Amino acid sequence: MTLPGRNEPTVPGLRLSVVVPMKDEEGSLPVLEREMAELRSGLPAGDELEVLLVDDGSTDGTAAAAESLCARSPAFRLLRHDRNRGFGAGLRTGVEASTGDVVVSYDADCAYPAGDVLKLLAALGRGVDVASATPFAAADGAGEFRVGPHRRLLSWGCSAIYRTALRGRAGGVRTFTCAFRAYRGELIRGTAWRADGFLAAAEILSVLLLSGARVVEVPSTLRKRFAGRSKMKVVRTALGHLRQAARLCVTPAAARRGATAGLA
Ligand SMILES: Nc1nc2c(ncn2[C@@H]2O[C@H](COP(=O)(O)OP(=O)(O)OP(=O)(O)O)[C@@H](O)[C@H]2O)c(=O)[nH]1
Ligand SMILES: [Mg+2]
Repeated sequence: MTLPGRNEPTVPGLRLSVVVPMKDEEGSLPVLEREMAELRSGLPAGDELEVLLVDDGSTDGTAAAAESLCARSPAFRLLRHDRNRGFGAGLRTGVEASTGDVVVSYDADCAYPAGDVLKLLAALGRGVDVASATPFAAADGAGEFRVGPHRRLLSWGCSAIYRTALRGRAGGVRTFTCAFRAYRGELIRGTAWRADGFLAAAEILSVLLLSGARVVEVPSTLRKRFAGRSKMKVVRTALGHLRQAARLCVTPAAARRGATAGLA
C-alpha cells in the first residue's frame, strides 16, 4: 500500500522505515530479527521495508551482532554513534537517514509485537498523521500491560501530567511515554525535538499535538523484555517528564516551532 494523503484511500507500494535505537541489545537482536520477518510477511508484496538499527555506543556485542544481521538481510542497515548519546539522539539519527513514506519507531527489546505495525499503518491509512500504540485497554478489551505495576503507574502518571500541560490539545491521547508509533515520513523528518534521552517520545508527541497534527491511539500489548536489562532510570525519567511537561505548558509556542516544517 502507499500512504494516502490525509483523506485519500490506500493504494499499493508503501515504503516503510522502521527505526530501532539500541544500547546494549545483543541478546534482543535474534528476537528483533524474527519480529521483523513476521512484519515483512504481513506486508503486501509491493511494499518495501527498511530497518535502521542505530547502535548508540553499545559496550556489549550489539555492533557485531547487528553487522552480521545486516550481512544476512539487505533490509537491515546499521548506523552507529561512537559514544552513547541517548534514546532521543539515536531516534534522530535513524529518522534523518530514513527514506520511508511512513517511519515507525520500534524498541530493540521488542516491547510490543512488531505485527502490530500493521494496525498502526491501517490507522494512518484512515487519514491521520501519527498512529501511536497504547497498552491501555480500549473499549473492545484490546491493549494490555504485561509488565509490573510500576510501569503502569509511570505511564498513567505521565499521561496525566502531559494531558494537563497540553491544556486541551491532547485530544483523546492517553499514552505519551510509549515510543512505538507510525509517523508520516515527511512529518517526522521535519520535526525537531530537544531531548536526547528517554523524554524524546513524549516530547515528540506533545510538539505534534500542540501543532495540530492528527494523532490516533492503537491498542497493543506491552510485554516484558525477552533478553537483556532495562536502561531506563525510573526516578530520573519521571522527574525529567515533570520538567519537560512544565516547559511545554509555559512555552507552547516555542514547542510548536519544532513541528513547523513537518506540518507545512
Ligand atoms: N539510542 C539509544 N537507545 C537506547 C538507550 N538506552 C536504551 N535504548 C533503547 O531504547 C529502547 C527502550 O529502552 P529500555 O531499556 O527497553 O527501556 P524500557 O522499555 O523503559 O525498559 P524495559 O522495562 O527494560 O523494557 C530499547 O530499544 C533500548 O535499546 C540509549 O542510551 N541510546
Ligand atoms: Mg523496553
